[in-house]
Amino acid sequence: MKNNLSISVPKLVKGIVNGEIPALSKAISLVESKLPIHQKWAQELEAALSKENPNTIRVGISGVPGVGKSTLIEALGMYLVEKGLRLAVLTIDPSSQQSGGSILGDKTRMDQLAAHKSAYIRTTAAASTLGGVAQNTRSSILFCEAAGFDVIIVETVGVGQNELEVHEMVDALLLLQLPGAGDEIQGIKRGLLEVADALLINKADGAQAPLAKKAQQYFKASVHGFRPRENGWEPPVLLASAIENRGVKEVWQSIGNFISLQKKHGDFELKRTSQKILGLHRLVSQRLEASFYADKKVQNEIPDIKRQLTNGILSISKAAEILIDGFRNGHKE
Ligand SMILES: Nc1nc2c(ncn2[C@@H]2O[C@H](COP(=O)(O)OP(=O)(O)O)[C@@H](O)[C@H]2O)c(=O)[nH]1
Ligand SMILES: [Mg+2]
Repeated sequence: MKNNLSISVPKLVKGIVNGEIPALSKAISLVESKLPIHQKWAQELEAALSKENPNTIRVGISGVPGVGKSTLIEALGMYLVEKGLRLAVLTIDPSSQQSGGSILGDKTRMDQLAAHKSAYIRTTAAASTLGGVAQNTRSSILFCEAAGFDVIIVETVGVGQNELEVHEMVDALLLLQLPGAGDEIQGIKRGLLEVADALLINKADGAQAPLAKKAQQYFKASVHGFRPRENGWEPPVLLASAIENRGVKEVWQSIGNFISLQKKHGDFELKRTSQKILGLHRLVSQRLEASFYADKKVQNEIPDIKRQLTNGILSISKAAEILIDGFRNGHKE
């Protein structure tokens, strides 16, 4: 990011709270930047904007590449903005992992939405950043909410990102599936299927329509076989054609039903609170790990320790202990 010196955190906070998109974009760029000064500003922004809004809805949309996530977001997004809601979409561009520069790959599938005044689409390069993709997304969600967005959709890409992580930052997780029965052919981890709050068989159109119905039956049975949730929610399995804009309204209804039930049972707030605590633990682990591997003593010791490990002189646990002890001793007063 350029213009380092032109940034004033209080001004940026004011801009965000006023719903100014350039201010919001700048804030997200600060969060994603690796420059220490940017990190410091990002932290100040977070401190100023950390008050959460329980009236927003955070939705994660997951599923294998090509299942139609972006296409669905375009359709669902248009439905939401036409209802008068303000929508922010956070998506990660996997193709830019190396270059660090984000291309607009996903935006092209959301043309209509991108042009709408009530929508904000942010495509982030998947290049690893200081706090990791997940932590940055958490901060970006807060900034979007501070800027007055009612609904935040996080599109996962399954590249450079743990699919399950998204579950730790949204109120509702929607999992898209392709027509055809069997989760083994869907390339979806069972773990994700179990935490999804709603399933959607997309591409239920044309020649694939009967297959989609079959998949619906299959997943209905799967979901029914899971351990029942305490508040009684059984994830619905819906059919849709994102491209033909069918079944989209029903998706939103299901999410609404889920959120209402969560709120009624006090689970909504509980989930957000535990997500925060989890976020804290994740960040502490990431930062400790980063400083461990950045440590000169550790870096010097690693080749020899690896050699001894490979030769069978050291066990894994002994090798780890030596490195950690060395790191700790180097950080003693
Ligand atoms: N037939 C059909 N094709 C779809 C549908 N939704 C998306 N597609 C197509 O599937 C491809 C991948 O869609 P995209 O939204 O980029 O998937 P993503 O990778 O999950 O974001 C594109 O060529 C879309 O036009 C649908 O409902 N029906
Ligand atoms: Mg996509």
